[in-house]
Amino acid sequence: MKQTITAKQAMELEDRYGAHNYHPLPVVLAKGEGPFMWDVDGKRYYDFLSAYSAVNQGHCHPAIVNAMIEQAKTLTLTSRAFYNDALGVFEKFATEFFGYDKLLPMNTGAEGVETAIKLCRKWAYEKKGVPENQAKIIVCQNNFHGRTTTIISLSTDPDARGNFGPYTPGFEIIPYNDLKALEKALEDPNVAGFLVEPIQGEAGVFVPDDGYMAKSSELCKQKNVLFIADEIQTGIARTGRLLCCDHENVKPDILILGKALSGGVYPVSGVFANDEIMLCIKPGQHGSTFGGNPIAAKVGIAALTVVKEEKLAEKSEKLGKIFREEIMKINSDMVEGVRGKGLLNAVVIKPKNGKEAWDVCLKMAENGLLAKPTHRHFIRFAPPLIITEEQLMDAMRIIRESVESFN
Ligand code: IF1
Repeated sequence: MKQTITAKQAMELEDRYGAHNYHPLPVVLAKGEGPFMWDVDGKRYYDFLSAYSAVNQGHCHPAIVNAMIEQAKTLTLTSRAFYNDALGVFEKFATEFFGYDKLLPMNTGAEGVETAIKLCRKWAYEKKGVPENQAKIIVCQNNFHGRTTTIISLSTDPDARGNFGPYTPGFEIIPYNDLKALEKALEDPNVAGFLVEPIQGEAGVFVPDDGYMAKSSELCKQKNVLFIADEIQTGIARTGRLLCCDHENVKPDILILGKALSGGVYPVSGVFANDEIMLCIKPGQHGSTFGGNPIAAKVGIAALTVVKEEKLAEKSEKLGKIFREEIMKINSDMVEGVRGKGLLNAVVIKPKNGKEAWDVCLKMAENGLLAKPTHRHFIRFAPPLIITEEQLMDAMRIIRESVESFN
């Protein structure tokens, strides 16, 4: 691989000319293919973050990249002021893929969440009859739904919300995985929706009790409240089903997707709902310059086709079980436990001799595997779902040797 810049130069450029809104591991990547990435010095790593579950189909999947290249050479952006020959085809494909009447296409996950919040409020005023500006949306403690000003208004993470006020009103925060708290909050007739992650990714891959999603969606139905699933990180085969909600046969009233909707090749997000809800938004009431552009449409079709043809949900389910079994075989008291579904897992690391999760990640990077702590003591492990069993076992060897090196 032709080296264009040294690692040191790359890091210095970012430090000097880039905002300091991240603290990356000291690895400078230059190439990605399948489950692997290579740094500027040609060192290969297993990618166990998958850009936070955006690269479920593997890096630079040829079917997705070729779809992007072909469209990019033909027509990239029309805006929604006009029709184009790709968007309607994608909307039909995607709505049939997930079982909804309609899709409102956006770009980033946060835009998808913002769209869902606006749609839910509009439905509340125009269909449920909630008095104007009184609509409330229930959310959970330790949520992560994105970083816009409205979305951090419903966050409980001081880093995500500190000094970004004044905050958007209209949200009630309840404990996650607590049906009693939800039942109580639902007594308010002005509640419009319940926005929830089926597994709280950023919180440390917090898996709720079995039945939580099914029971909470039932409670919402009883109170004519929209059940809004943020599957931006858990969706698209990551947890061993097409959607994480499928583990409990829950059909959200509003489904939000992003990340792997494009296989990590291009920003594509979207909100799915049936006509009774979706048609509350009329022409001119919501949109985006790039939302639903022809490249996004072709990339989205290719990305979902890969999920189906390569049976990524089944792979995720099977390999996730192997991952959790192998983690529990590690001979180290630093490993306090592992939790997750499919190939979305986190290992709880107990500090030892002053070493903690961050040090384990540095050691794994040294040994050729990339993962990053989410909060201080949890390491999230989320490889591309196309990883083979043989590659997974090789990666488990690296994880095991890295953790045991602190014994
Ligand atoms: C960063 C976290 C994960 C998400 C869920 C909406 C969004 C995300 C469940 C917004 C995005 C990303 C954002 C990225 C890191 C990553 C992340 F650490 F920030 F919290 F995955 F857990 N809902 N998550 O996970 O989607 O606007 O980013 O496309 O901000 O560094 P987005």
